[in-house]
Amino acid sequence: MSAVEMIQLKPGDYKTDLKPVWCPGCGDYGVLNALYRSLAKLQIEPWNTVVMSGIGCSSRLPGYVDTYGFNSVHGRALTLATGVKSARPELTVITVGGDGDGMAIGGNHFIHSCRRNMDITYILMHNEIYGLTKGQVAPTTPTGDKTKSTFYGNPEAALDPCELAISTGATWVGRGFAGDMKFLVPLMTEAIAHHGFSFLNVMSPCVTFRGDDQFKVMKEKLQNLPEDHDVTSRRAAIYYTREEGVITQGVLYNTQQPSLTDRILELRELTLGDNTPPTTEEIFETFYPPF
Ligand SMILES: Cc1ncc(C[n+]2csc(CCOP(=O)(O)OP(=O)(O)O)c2C)c(N)n1
Ligand code: SF4
Ligand SMILES: [Mg+2]
Repeated sequence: MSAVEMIQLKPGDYKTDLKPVWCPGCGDYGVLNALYRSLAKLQIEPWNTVVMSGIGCSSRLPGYVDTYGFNSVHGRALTLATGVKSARPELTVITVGGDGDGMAIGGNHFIHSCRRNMDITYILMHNEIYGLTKGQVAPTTPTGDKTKSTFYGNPEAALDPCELAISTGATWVGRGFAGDMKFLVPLMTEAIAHHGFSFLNVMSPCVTFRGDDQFKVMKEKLQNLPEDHDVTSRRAAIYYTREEGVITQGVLYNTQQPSLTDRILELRELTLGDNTPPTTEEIFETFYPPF
């Protein structure tokens, strides 16, 4: 056994020296703590891991995790994560960020990440608001709610990130709450261990711009999935999205399919193997009308 194999990593080993600058009581502290514990449970090697984000309060998280990391551009975390995973499939790639980052400006990238089933874990910190820019409406803000940019109440319908993930091809989809660590840690651990695109929506209260009662409000809505829920059924999973007055937590959907990473590796084998690639003339001959 090598020295590296003998190290038992503890949650605290994943902490950096940076002190989080989130508001006291922000839900993102819970998400960060759950991540430390999940990484330790899986004994994830920090030197083989990248945590990536876009821009937002929640997107500060990579700075607090002692792995490789990148606090990138608003809405583009998944594009960069896709690039890293394509170039270095052996790395564990975890993407984190806010609901504005992931569902508004980054919504297009989210859909295609789900569709591609890249072997990445995406943890969304869902606070129903743009926190960093001081409380504007997000695509996840409930209809009718007042925000800094919807003074008379939000006139738009909210989207449900889990519904979007399930319907566009993510192979693992779950929902948890930053105020229920006992439930969140095993959920996050399962998401990270999943092979393929796993999407974990964590309800993570913004106590500054959604109200300091948000932990209580969300907790009262919390409900566990029934024990007989069929996680392999897309239809059954969708049933637990877009709920009103309820937040159902648990694994909504879980299926095994080859990831894009597997397919890329297969293609690499083909190009590096004995297969002679077609000549330019042979490719041109397949065009119509012929040159
Ligand atoms: C291209 C671009 N557009 C807009 C912004 C401004 N901006 C920064 S963070 C943010 C939204 C943050 O909300 P969210 O992603 O939900 O994260 P939270 O702060 O709530 O955790 C916006 C609009 C930006 N930085 N870059
Ligand atoms: S503004 Fe909201 S989301 Fe941002 S750190 Fe404060 S409580 Fe958290
Ligand atoms: Mg937000």
